[in-house]
Amino acid sequence: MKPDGVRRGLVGQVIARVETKGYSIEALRMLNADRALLERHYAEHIGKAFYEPLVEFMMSGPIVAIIASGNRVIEGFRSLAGVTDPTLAAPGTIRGDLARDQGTKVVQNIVHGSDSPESAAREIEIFFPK
Ligand code: DAT
Ligand code: MG
Repeated sequence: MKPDGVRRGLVGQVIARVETKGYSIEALRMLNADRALLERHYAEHIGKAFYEPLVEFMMSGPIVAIIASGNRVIEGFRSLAGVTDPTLAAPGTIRGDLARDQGTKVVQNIVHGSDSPESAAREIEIFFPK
């Protein structure tokens, strides 16, 4: 969960959607991400116009990192989250129901979700180092 979701008191609601869908919460951690962590997490976006606003936004308040499990949970959570742009995200999804365009340089959309088993493994290592 990104800082906008935490600020707006939506942590419980997002977790409830994940649990109600049938996935299990395996680990959960609230933290303040620093630039070094976000540089690793968002390495694929370095150089893009929204990269710096994205990092600033992600450092603007606490975030909640969650490991959820269940068959096809990666695609299932992306489906629960909805598409990146909250204006276009379908009603019924987290982004579609809980977020809107704020007119900012970076899209603020409540949640991040890993997009492949490889990125999930990489991101778990970043947020839950052994
Ligand atoms: P997603 O979070 O749906 O996987 P992404 O990985 O392409 O999307 O981008 C990471 C985040 O960066 C995204 O959640 C919101 C922001 N973002 C993406 N594309 C953007 C754009 N064109 N303008 C502003 N912010 C953007
Ligand atoms: Mg992404």
